[in-house]
Amino acid sequence: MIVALISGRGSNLQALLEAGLPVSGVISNRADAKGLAAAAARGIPTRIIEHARFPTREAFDAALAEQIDAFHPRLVVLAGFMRVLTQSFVTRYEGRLLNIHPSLLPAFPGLDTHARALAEGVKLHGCTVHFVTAELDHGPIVIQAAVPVRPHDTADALAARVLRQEHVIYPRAARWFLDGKLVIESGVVRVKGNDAQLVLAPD
Ligand code: NHR
Ligand code: GAR
Repeated sequence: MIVALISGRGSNLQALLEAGLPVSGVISNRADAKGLAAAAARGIPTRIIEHARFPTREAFDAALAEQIDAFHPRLVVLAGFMRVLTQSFVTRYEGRLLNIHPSLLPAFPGLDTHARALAEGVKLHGCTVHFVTAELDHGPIVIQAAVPVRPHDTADALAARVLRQEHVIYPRAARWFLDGKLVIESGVVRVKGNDAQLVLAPD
């Protein structure tokens, strides 16, 4: 039902699995991704497609799509997946490709979000699940969780506070998708039944 794309630790993948979501395959662009072990331990098939072995992004994305399609998923989730995807890949999975991004989008798209949030002095930070579109980190927003930035935070402390909320909102968003509850109207996502699309985390 779900194929997850990972690059590293895989804690968001683990959160999806612990929430009982039906992940039928896990694909990593790095052979050493820790998340592969967690999937294998649960008997979930894993694949490794190393981006470095492909001459172009198009060639990598084509190989990735071939592996994804072999699982016939309804939903594809980026779970700490660190390669920017081409227009044609994104178009192929339009409306069924989700990402979790560690900031309150549209603030801080791209990388190194926690250090950038500290450098800007924002007092509120968080994470966002969004549909993936060709424009990086700009697709329709499904759900966000906000956390406070504390006066003496380090990027690591802030990242850990945000990550706890990622593990709350990503399973929720994936469940909504599989339950057919997500509607995109003029680029804005609504949840049938009006479940809250915002989590305000006190810690
Ligand atoms: N692709 C598209 N087209 N649109 C999005 O919204 C995407 C995407 C691919 C990944 C995740 C994203 C994030 O949540 C994501 C969203 C990687 C980079 C990046 O610059 C930026 C954003 C995201 C993921 N990656 C470098 C690259 O050259 C490589 C960095 C590395 O390997 O460590 O691809 O933040
Ligand atoms: C998460 O914080 C995720 O939001 C972020 O990387 C971490 C992956 O952790 N994603 C990105 O920065 C995408 N560019 P995980 O591997 O433990 O899920």
